Amino acid sequence: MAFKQLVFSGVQPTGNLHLGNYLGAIKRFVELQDRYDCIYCVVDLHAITVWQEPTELPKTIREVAAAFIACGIDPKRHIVFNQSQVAEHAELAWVFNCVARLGWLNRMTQFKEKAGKDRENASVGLYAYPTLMAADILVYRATHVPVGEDQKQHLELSRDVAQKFNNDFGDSIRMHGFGDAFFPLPEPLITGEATRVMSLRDGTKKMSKSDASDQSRINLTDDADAIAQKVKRAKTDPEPLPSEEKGLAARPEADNLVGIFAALAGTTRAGVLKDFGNAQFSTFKAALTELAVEKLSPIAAEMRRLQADPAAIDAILADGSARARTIAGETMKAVKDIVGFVRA
Ligand code: AQP
Repeated sequence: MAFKQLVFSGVQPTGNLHLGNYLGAIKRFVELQDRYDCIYCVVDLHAITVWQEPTELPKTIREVAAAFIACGIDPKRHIVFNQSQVAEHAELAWVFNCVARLGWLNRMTQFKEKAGKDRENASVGLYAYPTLMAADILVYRATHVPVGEDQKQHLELSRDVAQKFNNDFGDSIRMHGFGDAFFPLPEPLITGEATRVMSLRDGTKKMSKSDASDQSRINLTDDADAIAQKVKRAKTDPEPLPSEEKGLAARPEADNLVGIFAALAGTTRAGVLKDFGNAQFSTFKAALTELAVEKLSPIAAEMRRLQADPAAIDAILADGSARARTIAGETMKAVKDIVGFVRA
């Protein structure tokens, strides 16, 4: 069956939106708007899989919504909303909890990393995170999901859930007139030069909101001085930059900074090395600072402007939620029929 092409993706409101979230996800969301209908979600149900301070959470939800819009997402042409306003996400996630297998979830590396050694004390939500993510995507029967490299495994699980649902309920799907498959197998869109932006302090570790060191990341709200300082202090090695991409192979910090430059400038690593091959890091870092400030400062300014009017952000989220609910409601009606629930 041919499914209507639709993009879905989400960002967690867990504070400290950073350059990795921007280059790996939000910037790509913006680029896809002209080619697809898009649904972009502030995934607050995911955020509470680890403790969130109730007085801070509304601000962080609005901050992610503001970032979406400040980066260029058009909430009128597309849908921007927060997940907890559309109950169908949680409802479908329960059905998927009964479709997904424990063995699948046990393989998820993000749970292992986030739960760490204190696994027994992790929330059940953190463990079940991937089935909620599958529901987020499939409740809209979305076909394309732009994400950073770190979400690849979760996307594969979403495809497995869709496939198993289609198989397990195949007869019922056909009986209800939905053809051979009710859910599409969503495709990850993981492309570009910055699918995995690394920490500025350690080129082998992902740039992350939850890293204790603020020096490890460039936040979307950092001012020019903070960006300059962080780039200046970013870890490097003693060699000048190579003139060809293969020279970056065993140099994670150099590779990361060149990748960031390429993604910000809209070029490739090879393109950057054409200009900066054999340059010292001091020269390259000065150019990177200038470029990052040029690209990020207008976003930070627009985020501040939008966040000064929380009621306006709430109105955008309410409007997006209403439109999302209409689509999600139709999917849930069909799912209930397919599963065999009695409904009004
Ligand atoms: N370092 C990164 N490089 C490229 N893409 C990244 N993403 C996250 N970090 C990087 C992508 O950003 C989107 C939103 O991520 P998220 O908010 O759902 O949470 P996450 O993947 O768990 O990201 P963080 O920032 O590292 O948060 P914490 O510290 O809480 O784990 C996703 O598409 C993600 O791939």
